[in-house]
Amino acid sequence: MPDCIFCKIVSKEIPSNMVYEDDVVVAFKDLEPQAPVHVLIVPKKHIRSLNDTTAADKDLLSHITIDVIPKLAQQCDIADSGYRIVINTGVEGGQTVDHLHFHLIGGRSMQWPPG
Ligand code: IU
Repeated sequence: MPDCIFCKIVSKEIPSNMVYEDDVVVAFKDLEPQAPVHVLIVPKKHIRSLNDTTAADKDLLSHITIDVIPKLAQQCDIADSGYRIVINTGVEGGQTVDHLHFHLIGGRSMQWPPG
């Protein structure tokens, strides 16, 4: 998607602090971290939001949740202490970048309810 900033990060047209990459996913440190660990997990395929996923994305979504997130949590040393996964979706959900991404946030105690 030509005007998508995360597509440009995926293609390395725009630099990022990348901590993980495989065939279908990249993960990089959030530019405005909200916790000591704040990593964004981004499918290489442009999907606008969770609302735009289809049955064709089942393998991708399970790969992210089953393989990538636990591995990154271990890598960032927050697996045992705990962490939060956030998928902001749509305007009222707080989504500001229209390319599906998972926030992996940890390294401090989380509050509930979120703001
Ligand atoms: P959101 O869920 O769409 O609001 O999350 C977008 C995140 O992307 C947000 O935490 C930004 O700080 C982050 N981000 C980034 O890390 N690098 C960028 O170039 C841009 C946004 I634009």
